[in-house]
Amino acid sequence: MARPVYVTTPIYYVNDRPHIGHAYSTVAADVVSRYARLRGKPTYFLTGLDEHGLKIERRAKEEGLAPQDFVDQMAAPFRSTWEELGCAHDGFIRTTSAQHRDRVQALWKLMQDKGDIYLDDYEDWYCVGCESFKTEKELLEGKICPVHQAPVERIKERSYFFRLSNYTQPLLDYYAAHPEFVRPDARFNEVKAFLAEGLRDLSISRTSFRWGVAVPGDPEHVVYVWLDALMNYVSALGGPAEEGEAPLYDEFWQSSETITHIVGKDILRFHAIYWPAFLMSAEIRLPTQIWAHGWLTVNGEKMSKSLGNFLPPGPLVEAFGADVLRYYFMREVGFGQDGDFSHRNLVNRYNGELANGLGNLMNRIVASIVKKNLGGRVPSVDFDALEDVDRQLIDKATATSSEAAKHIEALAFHRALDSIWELVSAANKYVDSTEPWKLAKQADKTRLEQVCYTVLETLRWLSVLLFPVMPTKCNELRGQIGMGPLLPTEQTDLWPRAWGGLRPGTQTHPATPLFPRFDESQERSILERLGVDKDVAPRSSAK
Ligand code: ME8
Repeated sequence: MARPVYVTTPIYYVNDRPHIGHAYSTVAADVVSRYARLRGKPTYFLTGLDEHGLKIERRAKEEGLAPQDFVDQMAAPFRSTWEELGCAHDGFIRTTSAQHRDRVQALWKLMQDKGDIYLDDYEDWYCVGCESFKTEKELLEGKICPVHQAPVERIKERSYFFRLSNYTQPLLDYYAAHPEFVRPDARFNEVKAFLAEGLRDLSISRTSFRWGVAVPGDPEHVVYVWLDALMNYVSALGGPAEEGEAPLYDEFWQSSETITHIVGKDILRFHAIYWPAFLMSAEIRLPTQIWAHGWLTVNGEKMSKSLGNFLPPGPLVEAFGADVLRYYFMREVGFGQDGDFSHRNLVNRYNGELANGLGNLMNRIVASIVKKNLGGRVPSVDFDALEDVDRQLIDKATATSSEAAKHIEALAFHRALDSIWELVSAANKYVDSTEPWKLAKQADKTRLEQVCYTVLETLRWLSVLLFPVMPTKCNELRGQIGMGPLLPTEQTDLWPRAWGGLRPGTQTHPATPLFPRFDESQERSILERLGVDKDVAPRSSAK
């Protein structure tokens, strides 16, 4: 039995519209969940919005709107962006929903019953951008937050505290017992180093503003926005709840094989320290993995409000298509490392890898040789009569399938794509060396059929291997080789293993090229439309 898989993105603040940084995390989570579904695992993919807190309250005020009206308005562009990008989430949690509020209060009570919450006076520096208190040590000169480059505020109020200090040792023990709890390893070491200094108790309520979940039994206080936000992963499933009360919670939290939180490195500490400590306090099962990916710059520059270079995904999807952008995100930067989004590299990868590599393989065989010489039908072949060169390509496909699986399971998407592209190159080389156009002229039908079948079947394998990253293009590819769209089904593993799935006699349907190559003038006009200088080059110093 394939056991359930739960994958989440951070829930994004609605103070701004979605940009490519948000898209990067969401696409990665979508790839993980699409892969799990292909393997027949019951899968739940959650994304959503973080709608409470001082930052949102202030932003609503700037817009002259009531906070609820403001967040309702901002939710729409997030939903539509994920749809445009082909991100097939199962749940979309908003922290202003009644279910979420109710479950946050339930968690609070569990932590309170444990004796982990107390009331005290508090005074410290607060960064509204981070929605987090900062120690003097963490600040730059002039009391500036290093993350937001903005002054912090002095906050003095009565507040509820969580006994985080009690959890230093339990967390260290948990880390030791679960060496893959935080990925990548270098980030795990940072978390451990931070923890080794010991933890202070955490202020978990505020009284100076209203936009949040009321503290149970003391509505003067609202729950600290990070406690509220982290809770989304459980509340979206209807938890915490007793067994049988919330089926999604039972299946995807309590019984999941894996619970993976994909986050940016900026919010790792909240996920790797606060979140497991809250869960330990409430005696709720912990996630299996927190995966902290790196930071994207844009054409070598940090994305920032002042530079006005927050890049929305919409125009890129319009120019290149969702799957191309998804491919670029997953291929360009090693997941876990910082990287640069460069329009120039995107165009280069499109032309070099998608148009010349995969697109060319399709066109040469499906739209040309098979159409002209085999009546557009998948030929039949005697597998026992294949030649060494055919077997080598089949072996390569088999090795690629297991390597790609291993890499996707480790969220090393770029490695998976590197390995899949070796198969694409091997298949193109195979076509170069077997020269099917000559076989057609020589009327060597048996050999021509063997070669065409081998390439068509390789294309079928590629349509599955690439499906998590490029679902729409893969189904188009399948349509062209006469296959139906991939329909993942629970408990059925669709990952390619057995050679020969393509049925002889199947009618192919060559259509428009999957990835038409951009010539120079098209390239120029696309970049112009996107407002990018054609010669823009990443500036390594700004990374
Ligand atoms: O932190 N490169 O929300 P947020 C890569 N609400 N990823 C980026 C990025 C960039 N330049 N910019 C943003 C919050 N991200 C909280 C989260 S979760 C319980 C609460 C991505 O809107 C990355 O995943 O500031 C980062 O962690 C997230 O957006 C921050 O989104």
